[in-house]
Amino acid sequence: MTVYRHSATQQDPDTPYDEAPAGGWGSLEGIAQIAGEAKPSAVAMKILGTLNKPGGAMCSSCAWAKPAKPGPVEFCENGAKATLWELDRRRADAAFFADHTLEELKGWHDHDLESAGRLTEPLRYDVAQDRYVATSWDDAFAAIGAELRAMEPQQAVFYASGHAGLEASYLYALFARAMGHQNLPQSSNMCHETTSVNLKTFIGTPVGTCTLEDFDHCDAIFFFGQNTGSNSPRFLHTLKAAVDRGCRIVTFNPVRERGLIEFADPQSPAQMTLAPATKMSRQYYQVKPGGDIAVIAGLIKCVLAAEEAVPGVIDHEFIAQHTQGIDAMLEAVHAATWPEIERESGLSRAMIEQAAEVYLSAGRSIGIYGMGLTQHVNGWLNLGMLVNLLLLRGNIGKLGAGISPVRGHSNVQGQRTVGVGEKAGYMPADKLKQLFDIDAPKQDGLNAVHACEGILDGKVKAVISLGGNLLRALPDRERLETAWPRLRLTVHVATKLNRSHLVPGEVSYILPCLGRVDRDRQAGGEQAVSMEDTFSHIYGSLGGAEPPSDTVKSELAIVAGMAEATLDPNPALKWREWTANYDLVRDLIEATFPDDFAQFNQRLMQPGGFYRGNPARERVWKTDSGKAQFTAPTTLSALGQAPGAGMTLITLRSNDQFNTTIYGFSDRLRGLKGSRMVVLINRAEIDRLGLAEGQQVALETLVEDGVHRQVDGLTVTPYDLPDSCIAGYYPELNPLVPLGYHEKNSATPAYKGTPVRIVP
Ligand SMILES: Nc1nc2c(c(=O)[nH]1)N[C@H]1C(S)=C(S)[C@@H](COP(=O)(O)OP(=O)(O)OC[C@H]3O[C@@H](n4cnc5c(=O)[nH]c(N)nc54)[C@H](O)[C@@H]3O)O[C@H]1N2
Ligand SMILES: Nc1nc2c(c(=O)[nH]1)N[C@H]1C(S)=C(S)[C@@H](COP(=O)(O)OP(=O)(O)OC[C@H]3O[C@@H](n4cnc5c(=O)[nH]c(N)nc54)[C@H](O)[C@@H]3O)O[C@H]1N2
Ligand SMILES: [Mo]
Repeated sequence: MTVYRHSATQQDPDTPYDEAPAGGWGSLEGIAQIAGEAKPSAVAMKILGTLNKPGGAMCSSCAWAKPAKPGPVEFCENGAKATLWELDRRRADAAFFADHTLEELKGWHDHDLESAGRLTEPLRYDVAQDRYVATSWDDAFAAIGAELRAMEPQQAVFYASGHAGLEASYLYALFARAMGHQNLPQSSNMCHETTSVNLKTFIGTPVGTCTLEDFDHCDAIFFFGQNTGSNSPRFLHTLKAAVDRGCRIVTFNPVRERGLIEFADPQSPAQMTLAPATKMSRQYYQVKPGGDIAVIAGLIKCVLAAEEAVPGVIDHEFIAQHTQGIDAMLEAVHAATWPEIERESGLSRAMIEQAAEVYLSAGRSIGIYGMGLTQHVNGWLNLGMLVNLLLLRGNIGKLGAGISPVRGHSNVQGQRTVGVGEKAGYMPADKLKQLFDIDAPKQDGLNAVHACEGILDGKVKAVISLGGNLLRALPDRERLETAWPRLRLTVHVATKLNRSHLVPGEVSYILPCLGRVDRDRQAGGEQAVSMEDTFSHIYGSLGGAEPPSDTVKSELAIVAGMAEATLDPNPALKWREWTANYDLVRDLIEATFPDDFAQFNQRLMQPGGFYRGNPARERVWKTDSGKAQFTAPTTLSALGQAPGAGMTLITLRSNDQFNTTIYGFSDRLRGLKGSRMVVLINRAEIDRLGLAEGQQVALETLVEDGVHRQVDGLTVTPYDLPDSCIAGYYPELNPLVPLGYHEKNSATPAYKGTPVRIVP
């Protein structure tokens, strides 16, 4: 395989990166390290064996599919880490909190906070002692209910990280609307909201059009900004199978991510010991951050040139019947010149032509993308261009083809499907009226960025978090941390202690919940929960582990407890009955969303999940025009602001973290370890800027909005990146990303395109 970078050196041979392929022995070592720390019981190992298999628990890590015919081991390094981390035998109990003030805990690293172990009892913040103290569930619910009742519904924000199952999430979305608001920001607001909003306008669906089956039939896969090896490792098996049968992968990413270069299947004894690792990408291009619009404009130019030479390359019949707006799109692409495309993408025309050959010779192509496309100011156009490219050759709505965003949290997509989101339409008003006699609020609510603006200007008074670590995950962390204590109420439903819990409002609670792998016993017996994967398949999940304490409640029970204490009595809101038997909640989900959830309870445990369908897959376009929409590019850069004299910062995840949960300090697949406080930059740039390897520097944001943003104490580390691009870790560098610097249509923060300057 060849690795291309548009610079004289092609690639830096001195750059440290792991010589070993993704998967392989290293992934087993990663698991062993967590097992050593969290000391899981023997049962934990048994639970791992049932992970992602029918009748077992669905992994709490990423949203990748759970196949109907699972392999002997259907979990990856990161799934194992997440599971063992949840089955932690250490306890952050009342005694732990009696020992530590928040002031002290603020000095701890994120890793150490979560290492305190599982939360075991409800806790109330006591200002006088600056400590969390144990309280009862009744007192906690009563106090939370009293606070929420005392404010205007619009002053409350209900955040959800993408963990909680469909049942708890549905009740959460119902609770908000029954209270009179839809301020329901979700982790997707920082993630794939760009997808939810823009794919909906382009092709009439807020989610991807592919299913697992398509990977058995595609001829080519185009990867834009998705790091499979770290973030959805089970996908590597699917890709390997595709490569083995001749499918070609072309990758665009500023970073040479190991998993997309080569992969040794840790489940194949032969590959672990004898056979060479599988070469994954046929071509790998180190595009500049924000350069994908230009790349795709180039690819489209190549398609047009090929059509001119030999007509028939473009699927004219499909375009005539199914699409709108091609002329304006073609005109804009014609107007883009190759020198502009080369400048914005950082790639040469020859490279893009070479990539286009793969697209032109493939009958069926899939476009995969992740945060590299969504977390940009012009993320909408990144997606618009990818849709353009696919539509030109009829690559949406046929087997082996489609657009496939890879979703993050295990149930992030499903939460939205059942109404967690700020838009009025996410829960149909007629159903709310009919089922619960509730008048749904008509106004859209607040997404994550708008909720933060509300906190900054004092309009928001309460933040309830169903999972997550909002203060760590958001942009502009330092600004927000100063505003947060002015909140009247903060409530965290959580499994483990994290940084957000250390910035309490005037009244503040931590409510400990069951994790995905814990047994959920209710009055009506043991309960299953469910989730939706990245391919819109829905699975039941049954935990098998003993909960960390008798006191911990399920997420559903906690949501129901808060709702009951807050809302006026309404005979249609049967919080206690629903808590006793989740089947009843699934019946409600089915009644509210009949097209997606027909026979929900009957199909709950179907191997491989049940598919809720996608009209775009059938070439039914639920857009305003009833057609799939081409998008005319208005710019060739996804960046909101050219770096100018500065550099573009991309924030990365290591394979030793799950978002803000930091398992350890190695980034094995990138060959980095020891510290996460690094600034990665190529050697030529180090020289050009007069820096030295190992030097301590600061980064300063170059967005002019009256706020000075700087992070100190970063070590200059040479790394193979395109010129003018630097990389560092999420969440350490979040204080550099301005809250207002986000994707245009969806307000997804531009975590992959912040202009910064290095301050020696
Ligand atoms: N182990 C682990 N797994 C995870 C997570 C985790 O933190 N750890 N998080 C989960 C969540 S919530 C999510 S959303 C997913 C995230 O998974 P991904 O979508 O893979 O997100 P990132 O790792 O943030 O970055 C993706 C890639 O984009 C590249 N990139 C950056 N800028 C650009 C650009 O302008 N263009 C292109 N083409 N590429 C670019 C980066 O180099 C990186 O390889 O993973 C999920 N799975
Ligand atoms: N700079 C930068 N910032 C980013 C990103 C980036 O790429 N760069 N990515 C963004 C993305 S894609 C996302 S999705 C967000 C993630 O933002 P969040 O979803 O808010 O953050 P997480 O780190 O996933 O949340 C971890 C916490 O969830 C709790 N938790 C874990 N399991 C459970 C459970 O089963 N139930 C409950 N109730 N709680 C649980 C634990 O207390 C844990 O500490 O961050 C965003 N922020
Ligand atoms: Mo995410």
